[in-house]
Amino acid sequence: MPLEITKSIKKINVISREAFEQTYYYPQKPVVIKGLFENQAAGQKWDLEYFKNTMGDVEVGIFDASLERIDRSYKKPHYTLSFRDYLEEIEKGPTKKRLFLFNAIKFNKALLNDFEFPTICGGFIKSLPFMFFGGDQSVTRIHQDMDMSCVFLSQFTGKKRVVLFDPKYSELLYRFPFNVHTGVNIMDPDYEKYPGLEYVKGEEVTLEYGETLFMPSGWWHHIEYQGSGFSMSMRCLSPKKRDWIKGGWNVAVNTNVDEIMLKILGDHWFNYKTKLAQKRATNLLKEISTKDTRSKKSVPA
Ligand SMILES: O=C(O)CCC(=O)C(=O)O
Repeated sequence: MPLEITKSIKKINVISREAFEQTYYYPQKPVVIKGLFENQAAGQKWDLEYFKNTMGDVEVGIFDASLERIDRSYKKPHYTLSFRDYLEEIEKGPTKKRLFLFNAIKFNKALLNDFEFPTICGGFIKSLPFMFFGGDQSVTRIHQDMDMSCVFLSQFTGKKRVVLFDPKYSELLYRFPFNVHTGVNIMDPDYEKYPGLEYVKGEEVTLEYGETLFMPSGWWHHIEYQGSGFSMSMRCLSPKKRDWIKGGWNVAVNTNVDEIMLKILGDHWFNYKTKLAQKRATNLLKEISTKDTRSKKSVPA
């Protein structure tokens, strides 16, 4: 049985800052905004060919699904290739090789002249526009962003199916402690191992050229590439100060503790985290069944 995933994320045209903030930013509700980039230079000229011609010699770090392990962090790429070789490979057809959190601007400052940060919201962290490239059928496995900022993910070439989950489901998604990942496979959920998944509800949308997905702070995302392509993310601060503290703590403390403990304890650390994630979900499931015997699928907010 697949997870319960609805197609409830709206697609809207650009609206005023006041309307965006009141309807989506402050309530932290995901939405797709059409046309934020189409008329800017980036929307007109950025494509795979453009990057081959302008940045083809840059060495880029590749995340290769065939080498991916759920007990290792996402921070380090598996190997490097020249950007040109990588782009030629993804152009040829399906491949599960991705460029994740690629800071293209570090290598080519002129890219900054091709776009402006959206004005429908404030608090953009202007030093951090990241790019994400992938081959047709690549998958970015479900995770939360550790800095807990809100993300505007704009699609240029190709399409992406994006599935989002409210952070209120983190325990029932079996989030590993000290980390923003989970061992669950949302494409093939194992309800015996992860019974909490029965209570989890996702929302999906397909992101196309010129569309920007607003992902609120802490929302889990799983991404499937439909056609080789790329997008760019721009981040802004969450409206909730507690997310700033959580994000700072994740970046400065949790992720480092996790890496060090994994180095020292190896599998023992991973097994400990897996057990703790199971325990947290089991406790929450008990709480749900005692609190609400009338409506089975209700999760505390
Ligand atoms: O588009 C992707 O492959 C990943 C995007 C992502 O994880 C993010 O914007 O935080």
